[in-house]
Amino acid sequence: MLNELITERKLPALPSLPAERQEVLHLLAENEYGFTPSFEGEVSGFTESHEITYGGKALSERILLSFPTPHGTFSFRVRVLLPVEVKPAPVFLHISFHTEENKAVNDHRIVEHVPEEEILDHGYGIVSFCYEDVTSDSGRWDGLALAYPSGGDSGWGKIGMWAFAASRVMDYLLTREDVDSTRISVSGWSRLGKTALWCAAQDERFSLAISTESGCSGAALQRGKGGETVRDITSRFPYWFCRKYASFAGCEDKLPFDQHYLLALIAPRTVFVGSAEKDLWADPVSEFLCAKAASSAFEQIGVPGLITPDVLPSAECDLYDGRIGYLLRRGEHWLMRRDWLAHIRFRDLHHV
Ligand code: GTR
Repeated sequence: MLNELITERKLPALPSLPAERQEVLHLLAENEYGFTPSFEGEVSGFTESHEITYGGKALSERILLSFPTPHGTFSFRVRVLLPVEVKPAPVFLHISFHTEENKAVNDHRIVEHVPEEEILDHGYGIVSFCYEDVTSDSGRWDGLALAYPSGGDSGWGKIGMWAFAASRVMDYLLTREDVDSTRISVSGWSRLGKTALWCAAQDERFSLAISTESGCSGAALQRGKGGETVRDITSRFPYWFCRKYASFAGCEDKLPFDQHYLLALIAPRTVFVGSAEKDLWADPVSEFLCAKAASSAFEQIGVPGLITPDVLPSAECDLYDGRIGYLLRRGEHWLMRRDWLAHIRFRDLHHV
């Protein structure tokens, strides 16, 4: 049944991976997210504050990360929260809507919940940065956008910039002995779920990508998608993408790929796709079918992709066995405790 539903979407066939990895990255960069500049410099972290918190259970630090760019040094803040009892600790690198002071950057602050103590108690650290500390979520060309020359139809958009920043945090984390370099995930919710996927697709050092309700231009297939379309997203948020992406509005079938290519680039590592039953704008069915369609890339490499019964999931469906994990939970567009517990369970099971 699932194969028939996928066939109906008329998806372009997956290229063979990892042999064609560079070509697939090129396709996605050229047509959707824009090209990411290469980076060879060194990232340094200056500890601005350092304290033991959560009643002695956690180390909390505020770090100012700095790195060279063609237009001088660029810096942004990162929060590091590590369980003191686990060394080195696996961490969630979470791209966040929250600022360090927990100020509202926009309405998303209220609905993006991170149950810190519970995550710590499961033996994981949380490293986070506020995406707008890198560059604003607007058409303004500021912050990191000013540090690199860009332009042209395939110049990078803001999603590419936030993803690049997460890779610089990864550079920094690899210098820390208290972080388990083999178990660093990158996660985000909604627009930042799209960002987490693009980040892990490019940066093979992440053991896991977690996207919660990333929908259009994230974990959802474009062909046959309900809810948000390329036209919707590129009219409201053109600056998230390269300019060329808008030319596919209303003709998604002309895209030389679909979003299963993005998930496939994460093989043979792991990826977790979270959907919410009532989040029809993101379209849970298209997210689920995308995970299923990407599975053959994992299987070609000899590892299982999504392991699922041959039916569409109904709410409160948790699929953890393959290298692609999937959750369809009840409720709406929100990042909640239920999501994090699923991520922890998936990580524990796969030891990623
Ligand atoms: C919506 C956007 C979605 C999703 C969401 C979010 O307005 O259309 O693609 O990214 O924002 O980030 O909350």
